[in-house]
Amino acid sequence: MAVFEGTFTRDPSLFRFAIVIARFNDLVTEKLLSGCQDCLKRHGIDINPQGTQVDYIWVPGCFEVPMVARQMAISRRYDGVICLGAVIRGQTPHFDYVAAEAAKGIAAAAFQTGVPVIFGILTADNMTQALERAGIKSNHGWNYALNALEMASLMQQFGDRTNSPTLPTFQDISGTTPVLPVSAEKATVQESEYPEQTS
Ligand code: INI
Repeated sequence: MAVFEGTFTRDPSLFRFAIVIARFNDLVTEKLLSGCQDCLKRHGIDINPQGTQVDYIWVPGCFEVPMVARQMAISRRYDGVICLGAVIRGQTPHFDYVAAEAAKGIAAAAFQTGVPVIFGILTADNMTQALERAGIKSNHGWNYALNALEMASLMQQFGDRTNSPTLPTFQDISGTTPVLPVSAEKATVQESEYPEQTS
């Protein structure tokens, strides 16, 4: 038998990530993004949007995050999708609807595709609490990136994301061809980058 766990020692140039960011509460989400980028960069990932390793997709709010995360996951272009958002409790039940749909949708995107989709949605009672978790005390964005690196490394041990018979393709699910960010279209994956698994 064996123990499987993600490591942080794989050649970082082989990873590709999509980061889906909600604009709503962007005072918080931009800080989450900075923390996330800092972690990826310090693990050797080229975070430049003009490069071939990280694509950034902005959406209006957390409610829209799962739909885009799922499309990015199905594209098989990425080793992981990181979802960033902030849902802050107000005077109405809106918070509960948005937070619940974001959580369910993000879980479904990962479950349906087999691609790690990281739940980087902060839920907070007020702006101060959210900012404390987005850089004032600690930055959860950093941890979300670390979670993505660990999960990408773990899932890589179970097969090649570009050629897995167990993953549905975008066409299987939607019947259409995905429209991808330009840099993802450029990011052709060489077979040699993903050598056959021997164990
Ligand atoms: N979107 C958020 O990302 N965070 C919130 O706190 C929030 N609240 O509370 O309203 C929020 N609402 C917008 C929502 O995500 C959608 O963008 C909107 O409803 C359009 O579908």
